[in-house]
Amino acid sequence: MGRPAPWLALRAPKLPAAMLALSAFAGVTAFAADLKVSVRDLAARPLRDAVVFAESLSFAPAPAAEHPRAVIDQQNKEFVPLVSVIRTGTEIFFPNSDNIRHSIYSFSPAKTFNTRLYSGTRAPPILFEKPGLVLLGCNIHDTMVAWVVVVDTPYFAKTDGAGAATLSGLPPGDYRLKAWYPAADFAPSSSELHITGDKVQPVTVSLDAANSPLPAAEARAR
Ligand SMILES: [Cu+2]
Repeated sequence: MGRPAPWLALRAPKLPAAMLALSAFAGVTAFAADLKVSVRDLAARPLRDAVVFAESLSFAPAPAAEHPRAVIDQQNKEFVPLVSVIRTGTEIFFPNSDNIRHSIYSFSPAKTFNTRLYSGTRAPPILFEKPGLVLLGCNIHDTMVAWVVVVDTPYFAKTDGAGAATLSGLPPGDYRLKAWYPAADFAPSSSELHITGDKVQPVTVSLDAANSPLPAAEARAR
């Protein structure tokens, strides 16, 4: 190949500025971080189905291009999954996989609704537009319960069986990191978090899960 063309050499000094400008414009994808969060109870046992989310204090995240979609099935007179976390503006589909009819309701201020008694998997989706906790029940089966946490941020996750969750694609900035385990009320733990680059330290959050109704619900599902 030999030496670079003279015009390339002349242009080279301008490249860093151009790249910086590009980074500033794209924000965010260039240096986004993945934050690993571990959620434990007060005895340091991992908590599955804890909800973790990060609210930016530095910028307003871009709105979702269209309504995100989520699914909560009804199987053997249980909602599946029992716990969901969704972004505001998400539509949830509620297929009924049982061969009996269900009628879903919520009295929660974040979303109050009541479906007709229905069977089958083609019920129209329901739109969740306000942040907060939505507690679901069935008008026919009192034991059916599910928790839907609606968050006003694209950075959210639910912990797995090891109590681990990852918040992906966090641009640099200040955040309020919140974590919550199913309870009658919605009072997430909150801590401040500063992200400067793409390498961030994992975070461990401890929550008091002693009074949660979730273990009882999970035992019932087995
Ligand atoms: Cu039911």
